[in-house]
Amino acid sequence: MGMFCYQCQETAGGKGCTVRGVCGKNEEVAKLQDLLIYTLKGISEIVVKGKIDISKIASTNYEMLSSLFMTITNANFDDSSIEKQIMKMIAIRDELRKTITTNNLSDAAIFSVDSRDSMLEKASAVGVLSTENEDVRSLRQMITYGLKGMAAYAEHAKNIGKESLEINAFIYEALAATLDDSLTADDLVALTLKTGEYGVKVMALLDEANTSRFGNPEITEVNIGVRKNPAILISGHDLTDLEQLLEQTKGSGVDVYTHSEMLPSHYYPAFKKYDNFVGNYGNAWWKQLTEFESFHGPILFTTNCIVPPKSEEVRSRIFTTGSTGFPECKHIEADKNGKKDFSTIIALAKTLPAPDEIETGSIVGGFAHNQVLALADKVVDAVKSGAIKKFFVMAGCDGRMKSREYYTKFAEKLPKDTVILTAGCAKYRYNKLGLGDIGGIPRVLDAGQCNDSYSLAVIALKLKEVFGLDDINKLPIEFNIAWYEQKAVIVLLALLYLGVKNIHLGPTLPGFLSSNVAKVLVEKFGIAGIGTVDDDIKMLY
Ligand code: SF4
Ligand code: SF3
Repeated sequence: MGMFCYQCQETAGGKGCTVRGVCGKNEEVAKLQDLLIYTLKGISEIVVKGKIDISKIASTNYEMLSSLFMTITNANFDDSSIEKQIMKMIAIRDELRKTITTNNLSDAAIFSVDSRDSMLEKASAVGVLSTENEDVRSLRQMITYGLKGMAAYAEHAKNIGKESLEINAFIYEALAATLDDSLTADDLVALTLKTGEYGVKVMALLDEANTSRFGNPEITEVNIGVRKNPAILISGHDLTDLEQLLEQTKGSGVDVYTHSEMLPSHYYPAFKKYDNFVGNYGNAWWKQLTEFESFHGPILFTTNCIVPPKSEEVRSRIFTTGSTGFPECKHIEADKNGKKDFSTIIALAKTLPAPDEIETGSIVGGFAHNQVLALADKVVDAVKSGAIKKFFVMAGCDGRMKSREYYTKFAEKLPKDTVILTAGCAKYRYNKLGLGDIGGIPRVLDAGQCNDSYSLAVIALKLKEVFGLDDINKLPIEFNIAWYEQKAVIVLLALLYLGVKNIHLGPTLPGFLSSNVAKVLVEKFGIAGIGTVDDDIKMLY
């Protein structure tokens, strides 16, 4: 059997990538990722059935997060690092199995492989399509994808020293449940919602980790032009990697620019003290093929989204760290204290030209919950006076599909008495349009990265309280969300758990939803796709 993957929005034909991923993932990598996930399920079964005290297996808890993270869309294309991780996780699994008494374990907890070929053969039998019932498969995968997003956020929090055993325990519980053939579709729907509940918890944990370490995001103007110094571009979501890079580059004559989802790091007080932290270069992830050419300096990926580079020259400037990887790109490992040595990247930067300027000016962001709540009186007055008629949550991801032009047009055409609340790389579709402000409140309020969608939920809940409403859906807020990868899945499940109804999800509904599961989402939560810009504005405004 060839590969099968339908975890992201760009999946081939909206149904599944079967020959090669639209993302560039080849069959071998896809299969190794399937086997890695299967191994994690086996570990989870051992932990759950063996009632293992997870406070005593800290490194396993962390490796579970890293492994899940490696399989997120556009995070890791490096077959050898995934193979290594499979072997590591199998060794962990076999040690754990020795510590429990039950023998009632499934194949995932006991299988063995001894070569790349045997891994690929095994993977063919345990991938997505190994669950025959379409609805059960759909629910199992939706849960698994939500867990991947959850793991990414939990790993970021852990890198800052915050963890929650409750969240780790849920990941084991839910992964083990995806192996359990006795669970009905209803059981799995309940587990899907519980995944959303833990999605809220993990985003709250990461918010707490980020703000306690780096301060509360504040209104910030971010330069999008360039200076004349050699420079490093940092992409992805991990703020501890950024902190270490800034510490190691300060005073070196090398500038640092953010790319894509790293843009919101400029909003944190802790990073404002670095003189060489210059601005943001470029746009959302999918434009990197051209933008990396003109950047000239080294690029450090801390997380997704990597687009396979087309030229040797660009490839020679790409470095990966954490859960990311790309064949032949240098990977920077952390030492046992989490310290990373970026000196090779800094040395390379010094030999390369400064970036070409591709745009000038600035963009404004920093509207996470603390900052917006500090402006709450102003916002509430604007709503009461009718100056703001509606808020549109347009958080989520960007992607390369042409149909995503919808979001730019939607933002442009929204009436002037509306405010867009955003987070994630979806913002690049409209954050440079100059949509103006309403009495000093910008019409695009950027809370931060995709995980900062949590901030938008906090803001909505606060407004609900201020306006004395009993239901979040009575607020003048509409949700028109763009998704791409699995972090968006956990954000969506979190919103559903919080009771948000009638979310519009686009540019297409997930290929992993079977028609029955899609029906449940429509009937229970009013989830809908998108239509034309004009029709949708008419309907939602
Ligand atoms: Fe296809 Fe998306 Fe899977 Fe890549 S991650 S193989 S594009 S479904
Ligand atoms: Fe973007 Fe990849 Fe999802 Fe974090 S960077 S939102 S797509």
